[in-house]
Amino acid sequence: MSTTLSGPAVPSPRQSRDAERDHERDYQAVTERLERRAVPGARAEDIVEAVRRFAVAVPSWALVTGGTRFGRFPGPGEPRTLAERLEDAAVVHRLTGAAPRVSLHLPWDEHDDAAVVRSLAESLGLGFDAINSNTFQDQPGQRLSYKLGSFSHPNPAVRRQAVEHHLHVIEAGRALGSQALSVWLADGSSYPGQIPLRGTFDRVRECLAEVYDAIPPDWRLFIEHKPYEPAFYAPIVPDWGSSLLLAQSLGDRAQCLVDLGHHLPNTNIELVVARLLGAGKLGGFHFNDSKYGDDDLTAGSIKPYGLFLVFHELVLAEREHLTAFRPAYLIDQSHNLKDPLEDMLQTVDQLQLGYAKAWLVDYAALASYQESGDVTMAERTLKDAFETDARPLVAEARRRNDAALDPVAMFRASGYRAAKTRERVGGADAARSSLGVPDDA
Ligand code: RM4
Ligand code: MN
Ligand code: MN
Repeated sequence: MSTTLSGPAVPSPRQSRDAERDHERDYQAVTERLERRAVPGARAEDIVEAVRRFAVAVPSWALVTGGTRFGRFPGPGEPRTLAERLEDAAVVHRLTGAAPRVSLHLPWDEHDDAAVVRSLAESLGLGFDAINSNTFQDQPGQRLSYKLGSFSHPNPAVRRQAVEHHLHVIEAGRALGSQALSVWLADGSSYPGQIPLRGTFDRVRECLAEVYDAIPPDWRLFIEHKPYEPAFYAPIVPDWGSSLLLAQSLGDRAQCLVDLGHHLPNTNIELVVARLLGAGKLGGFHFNDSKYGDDDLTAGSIKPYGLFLVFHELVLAEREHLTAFRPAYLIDQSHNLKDPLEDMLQTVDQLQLGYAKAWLVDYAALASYQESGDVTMAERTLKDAFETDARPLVAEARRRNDAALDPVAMFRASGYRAAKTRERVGGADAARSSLGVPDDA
């Protein structure tokens, strides 16, 4: 892979005077409001400093246009190589100050020289978060097919191949400085009778145990569930219960990963989060949003209150210093219509907002309303935080982190995409097909 990054440097977040002045007035207004509110630990300064510490990892696979099973409409100037994906990820971090790590997916991000990749990332101010395996597609030249499953396949040779792939992913992650392996399996069945429902779970558990034994001592293994697709009848890990059973049987360093889009409609996701937190098994989180299924839309675009309620559980865990709470926050989205970088910047902004609002909750008041059974006031306490305009607080956190007051506006003003369009010839088509990203991932 190439290490040279030509073209303009990553945009520098210098704001216009007008933007600075408007921001100062807005920040002053919210500061005054929070002073009057006088909630201990929820003054403007407290929230700003909390948001400054928030970080989320960027998925390498979502820096190019995604698609649906019906088509894909890539835009110009998209990254063609891992080096270019890292370069784009650095833009997200530069403008938000909250995305210092990248999550790679193998074999999509396969590379020859980990030292080169690692030093390129370092030079861009980036590190590596959880690394992802992929046994949901067949790769060119692959010996045995995953069409009928990987860890659950009836043929032990297929299971062995899938385990070997995971060992390879662990090695690759170790060389890059990752500290977690994320496993999402497409295994399952689309028709009753296709597979034994009980026995296949045992096979998956056995393969995962082998993978778990191979992770370095300071690593964690995340198991990600998904209720359907591509298995439409009986996925092997469809829900948090199955995920928890696996994590518990593997050991302390095995935990569950919750993807916001991987639940049946109307599932109470904050309750799932609370249960896993209570069991010390919430390891990671994939942020996105959805209306109907695993839609992979921009976080906060459809159900911002739901996102806030999830953050409320996560922030409670932080406030209460819950043991084993070390969440790996990641984004997992498919940007089908918007420029992937703009979508990513919007996403990080939405996450910073949700996180800020969760810190605005009057924690002590909520606890006492819960104790006294004051339903109205308990609910109002959450609503009061959610309905506070936290945008100036988040902008101030970004300003103090040398990032942009308004990341999308700054990105547009920088001309970055236009410059990359001139430089990355043939990018749009090369990008995702070379990644092998499926349209509906
Ligand atoms: C899956 C799942 C995984 C992601 C793939 C690309 O639906 O969300 O996290 O690795 O898509
Ligand atoms: Mn996911
Ligand atoms: Mn998904």
